Amino acid sequence: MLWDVFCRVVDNWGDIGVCWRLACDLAQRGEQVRLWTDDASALAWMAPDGHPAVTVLPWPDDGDRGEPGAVVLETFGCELPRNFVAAIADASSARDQKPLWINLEYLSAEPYVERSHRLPSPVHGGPGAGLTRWYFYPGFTGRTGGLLRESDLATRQARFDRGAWRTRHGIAPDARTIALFCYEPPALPGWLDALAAQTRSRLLVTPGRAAAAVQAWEQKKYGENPIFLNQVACGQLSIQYLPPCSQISFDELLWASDFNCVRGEDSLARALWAGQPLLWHLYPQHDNAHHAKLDAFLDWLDAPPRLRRLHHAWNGVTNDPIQPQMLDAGEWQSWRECVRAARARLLAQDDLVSQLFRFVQEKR
Ligand code: TRH
Repeated sequence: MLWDVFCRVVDNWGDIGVCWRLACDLAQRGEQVRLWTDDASALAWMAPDGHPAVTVLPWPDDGDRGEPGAVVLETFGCELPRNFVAAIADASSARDQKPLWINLEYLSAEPYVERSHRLPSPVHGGPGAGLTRWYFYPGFTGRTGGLLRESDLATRQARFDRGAWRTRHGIAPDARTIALFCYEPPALPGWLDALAAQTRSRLLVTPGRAAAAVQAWEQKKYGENPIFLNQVACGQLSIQYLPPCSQISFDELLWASDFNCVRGEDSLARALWAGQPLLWHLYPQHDNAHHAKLDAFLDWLDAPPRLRRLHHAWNGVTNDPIQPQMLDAGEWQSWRECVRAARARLLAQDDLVSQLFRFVQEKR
């Protein structure tokens, strides 16, 4: 089948990141995909090799009508171009099998997700009047659309040579390694202070906002004009700034690290698959809607009390200081067990693309 995936990049990398993974997952299962986006720039490093069955196209112009594929995926409420909606309406009356119009929503563990997943949303106005759009919600339970999990993920992960990766990155096999991908977590300076004071660790900092936040801390702590080398030693902490890498390499970073700080949507799912202790920074919302979203996730994760407290401080829900035990190896072990138990629950459920296939089959 031909799938049209529409993606508007609002902010950061998650919009295009999720859409690219989804497109590749569909393509790997034999589908043809057109990925329409208003900003494909991040794909240059996220997916430098592309995929032969995925065509990346610019957001259609107003005059562009096109011929819709069998399934049209509008992601994160990005609002399809009017003319494309008109083309769906035309194709719906002309073809035996109408194009299926699905709105793929944001990931959350909140209860509304199970209630809203697979609901129809009749279109009342505009060129699509009379059509039906279907809500499809990713999620963490069997009554949601699940998470993206490519069919070859487990094999890739099993084949991954952690030791060789660490050697390539100049990291001793037994060094405690932390991957940092975040925005500007309120508790970051306190957490870095604690790491610098207490435990020998290697911090692998992803580019962009995470790197800027760590550099701001360094500047404050170690002087106004520090020279930022690729690797900096701050007390017990050695900091390594990473260049942007492909999604495939990003997965490997999470597999190689002992602790994963992640953010947004896609990297959270990948950290769950990595099965290491994780710390999630949610995309901050003005009305603090992310607080309820965080608690719903922590409930689903069955997070131990101290991991919960760390998440609350990391996301600015509380002003609690970082406790030494939050960096303790024994504590991390219990957090690892918690994440692995959650991963096992997820593995017992169908992945998002398998569920999409079933949904499409059912509705067509
Ligand atoms: O970039 P994000 O913060 O995106 C967020 C979320 O999608 C959120 O839901 C949305 O509301 C907000 O943007 C506007 O985090 P996320 O979702 O983890 O996406 C990051 C992507 O970038 C992910 O696919 C991994 C990829 N990545 C790489 O491939 N290489 C890299 O070097 C890095 C740092 C990231």
